[in-house]
Amino acid sequence: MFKKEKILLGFSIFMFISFIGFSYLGSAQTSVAMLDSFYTDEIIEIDGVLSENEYDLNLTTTYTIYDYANQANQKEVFMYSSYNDTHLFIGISVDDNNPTAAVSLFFRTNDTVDYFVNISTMSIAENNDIKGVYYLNFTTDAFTTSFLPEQDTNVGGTVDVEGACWTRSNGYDFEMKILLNSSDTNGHDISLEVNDEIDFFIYYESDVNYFQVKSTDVVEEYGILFLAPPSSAIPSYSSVLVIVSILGVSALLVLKNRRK
Ligand SMILES: [Ca+2]
Ligand SMILES: [Ca+2]
Repeated sequence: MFKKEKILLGFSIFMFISFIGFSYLGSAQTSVAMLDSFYTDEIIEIDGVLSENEYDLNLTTTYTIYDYANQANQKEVFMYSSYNDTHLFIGISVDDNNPTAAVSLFFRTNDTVDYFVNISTMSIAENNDIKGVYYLNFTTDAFTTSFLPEQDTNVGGTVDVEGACWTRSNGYDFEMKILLNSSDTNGHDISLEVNDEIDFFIYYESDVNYFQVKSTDVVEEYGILFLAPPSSAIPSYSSVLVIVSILGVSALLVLKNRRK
């Protein structure tokens, strides 16, 4: 088996075990936090290192993920995001001592139904986009089907994500670069422009599988990614220079006109 396929292996097994282990309980879903993505003209290096010039590290959005079988076993996921004219960048940081880890984001590209058509069997809706990174830097671009996730490339599609992981002494930092609009004709990829929002659901594979799902009260939590308009971005050094130049030229013109 290719290692990159391992990202989805745990999920497949988990879904199968869940399918035979739980009865239908109904479901509810709730958004828990907005992840603002800020426009940047900086070069973002996909190396797993989340730098201040790549993301606004002061604006962390925190999500809780749960071990479905033992809700007391939780982790916090810290997320950051930027975008430019072509790509979305996402930084994900998790404190974790497990020797292996993988993170996947399930983007809701099929918004006609809930993610989980049956949360108690972890049965997910078809045609949602999955972008993932394994700690050894393998990425996956896949989509949900009525049973197991399928790689985009298995049905003639393209891989539209680059990813990297940085293993810290006490955890993992993941970084993903995703095309805002891919040329993938499958129609499973995200398609985003400024001011768009898209729901996402975190799946984290480590010592156990963690989801944004509270099995105790059968609630699925999810985040919302928002592409904030460029005006709300922190001005970069180059754009400050442009503003100073415009102000300088304007001042000269005013002075020139006054002298006439
Ligand atoms: Ca980086
Ligand atoms: Ca794709």
